Amino acid sequence: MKACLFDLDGVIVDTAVYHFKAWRRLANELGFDFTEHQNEQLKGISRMESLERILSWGDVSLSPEEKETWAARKNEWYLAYVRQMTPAEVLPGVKDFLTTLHKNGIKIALGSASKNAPLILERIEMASYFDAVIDGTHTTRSKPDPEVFLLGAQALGFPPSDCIVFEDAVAGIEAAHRGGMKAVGIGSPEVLTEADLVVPGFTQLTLDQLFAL
Ligand code: B16
Ligand code: MG
Repeated sequence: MKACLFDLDGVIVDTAVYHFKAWRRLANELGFDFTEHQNEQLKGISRMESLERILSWGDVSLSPEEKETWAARKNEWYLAYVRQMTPAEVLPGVKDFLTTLHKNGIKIALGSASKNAPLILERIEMASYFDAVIDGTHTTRSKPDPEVFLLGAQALGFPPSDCIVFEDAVAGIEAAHRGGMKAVGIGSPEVLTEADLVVPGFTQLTLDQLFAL
């Protein structure tokens, strides 16, 4: 293991709750609702693909122009939450874990589907922790396609077999494996069944567990 690739939403910070609130407002304004359970399926999925799934749940058809308008609206509602974020929202153990990786000579990249990733890193004051940042503005294919992680490995200068991915989404675990990388799931083993190792958070993870993968 020479490099680690981190997802953002649900791994470094819990912006998933803000996505859920903003998507739910969109659904409600279009006359329907969806559950937190359905929201699981949106994790790691791009903005426009998320919109397509939500519209199908509500059985709503929109023109391409209307879809762009609603996606932009949702993003504004989401950004209203993001602009209020502070460094206190970084998930427990994350900063210490990344510092330990650095001290052991392991390179670190961000691999997020979010086009808002640079703004979030700025709000939580964590941009300097990453040797490379790959976000939704660099990719053309959404997880479970491995593109975002392959670009991350390339940016750090290591083959996929030297990289470990940290992910909270089923689609992200699949993306890591399709890219030839090991995947550590952050969350519950019942949800992240395909991960090579699942931990509830970074305070429960040691470097030795990673080297053993
Ligand atoms: P945006 P990640 C993903 O981030 C989120 O999990 C997903 O819910 C969201 O739709 C996607 O980013 C796009 O985000 O609308 O900000 O471009 O988990 O890959 O860090
Ligand atoms: Mg995520």
